[in-house]
Amino acid sequence: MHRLIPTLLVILAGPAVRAAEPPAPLVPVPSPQQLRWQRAEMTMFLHFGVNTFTDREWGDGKESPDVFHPTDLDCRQWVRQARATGFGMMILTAKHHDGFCLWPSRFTDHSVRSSKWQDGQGDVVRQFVEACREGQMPAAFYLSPWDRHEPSYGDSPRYNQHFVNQLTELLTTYGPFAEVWFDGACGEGPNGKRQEYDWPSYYGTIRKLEPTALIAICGPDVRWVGNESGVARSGESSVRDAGAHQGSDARGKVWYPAECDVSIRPGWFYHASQDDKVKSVTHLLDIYFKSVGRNSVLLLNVPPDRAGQISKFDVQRLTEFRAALDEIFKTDLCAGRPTHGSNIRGNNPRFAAANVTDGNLDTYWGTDDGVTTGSVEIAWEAAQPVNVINVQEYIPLGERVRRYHIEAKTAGQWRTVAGGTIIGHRNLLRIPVVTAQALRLVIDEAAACPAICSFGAYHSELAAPAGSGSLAAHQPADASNVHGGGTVFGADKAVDDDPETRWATADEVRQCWLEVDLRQPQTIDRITIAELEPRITKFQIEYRLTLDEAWKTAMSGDKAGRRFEANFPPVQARHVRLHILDATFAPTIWEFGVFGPGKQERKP
Ligand SMILES: [Ca+2]
Ligand SMILES: [Ca+2]
Repeated sequence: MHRLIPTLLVILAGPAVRAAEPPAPLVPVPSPQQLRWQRAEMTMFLHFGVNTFTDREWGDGKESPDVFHPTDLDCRQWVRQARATGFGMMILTAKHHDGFCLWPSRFTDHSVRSSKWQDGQGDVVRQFVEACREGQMPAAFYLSPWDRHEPSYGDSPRYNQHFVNQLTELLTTYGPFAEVWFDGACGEGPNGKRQEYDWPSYYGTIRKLEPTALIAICGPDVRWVGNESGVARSGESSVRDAGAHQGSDARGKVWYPAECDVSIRPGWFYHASQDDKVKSVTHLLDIYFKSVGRNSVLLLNVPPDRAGQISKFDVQRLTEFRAALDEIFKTDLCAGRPTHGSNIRGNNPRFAAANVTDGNLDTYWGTDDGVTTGSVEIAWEAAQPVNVINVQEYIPLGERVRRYHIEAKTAGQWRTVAGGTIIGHRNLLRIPVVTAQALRLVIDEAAACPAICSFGAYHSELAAPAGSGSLAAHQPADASNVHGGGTVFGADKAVDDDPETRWATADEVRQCWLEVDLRQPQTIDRITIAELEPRITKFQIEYRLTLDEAWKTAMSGDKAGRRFEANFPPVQARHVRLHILDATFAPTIWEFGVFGPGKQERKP
């Protein structure tokens, strides 16, 4: 071995070879298991337990174990559905807040063992992990720290030991597990005291017994996105300040990616009364674009029914959801097309622009150290309709890009069609259909030389968001003032049909206007305004047909507020202006909608 060292030194010291080295990682970076989890993109959640049979969402811990009686439990059916839909992991609620254990725990009599179901011989966790193993599906469990049945709950040291016992039992009897999911709910125990959870001992138990298992939500490896609608923020980042769950000795920034949990039904547990309330494909696609498409993992809950199977209603919806995703992502228009990068790291083919179109997440286009702006371009012989853009960073080297935009070349002219801030594992951008001769990903700002592993484009009518039906949606907009002068709070954010982006003005502004070009004369008779908070105290809706015409007033109003809607006599307009004449503070608006007769606002 010693003899190799001088040779290696010579190779590493050569300048040509040095330039071909991969960029240094920008810490923090994901662990191998965080990377696997992120790339799997979708996890299935299965809420199953006594609540399934009592028709409740939260049990009180007083349920008789006999109420748990699935008539035809089939965990293989769960795994088949998960695989067919494209989920990369499954999480079962081994114990919910009611304390009933789906495995015959030695540490309580409140479990399947005390149930008449299968004469006390049943074991849902066993069947679940065996079905997962058979289907090559990573298995995970949810174990509720809050336990409304366990008498020691609230007696903190005793219950913590009980909880560690149960964790140990699950991990050693049924492992391997890919993840443990902790809910932070915490109620009073029978002694009237609130239990103090000993998180470090829970984490220590998992790290010792299953070192590669992720610890999610109330845990150091995966972060709750902050809502239960399955929606991340635009520019969601996996890099966070170290928090309570990383432990007291963790310093600075940590890799702590977001997970978006949502149920396919209104409730987390199965209720027959919700069979007709399974989320629509349109809604599921919207969730997909706002979770997976915003650098997060989608955790979709699909609760088994009283038979112990995923109901036919949910099966049908999952099948339709998969078919829609397959249709949208059937053809990557960029795949294998000629590419051009503004800079190639060390001029080495290993970092070539072609790496963004090779369908391999482990190859990337990279630039020289210190080159933190640049672009990669893809061209077609014949113009292509595009309405979905896919951009992915090579996250083993960290989140590097801070701001980017997408340009499309139409009729020989480049124009910006989309943009964002953090990319991370994946950004999916839905845009109005553009027929492009070429597309360009422009990195405007990066914390270190960028490493982009994928840049793709798709076209499918199914990708079009349900939208509000506003005639102003996605049309060119302009404003008299924009907060910070940048793109984050631009005028377009008030007409992008995205209720989570807003146009904002500088703090001192009280009078301003927002103008939108409907692109053709339209009959309009209704507007909607959604303010961040009520600030507008006087405004006018103005319109005109051509740019050289004077503005006419369609209606005047005083207060607008968070959800304002007003009708006025129909007028013909191409340009529509929300003219704010006074406000209590700088106006900022989520959405400004313009509608014509018969165009009803639709809720997705
Ligand atoms: Ca690649
Ligand atoms: Ca918006």
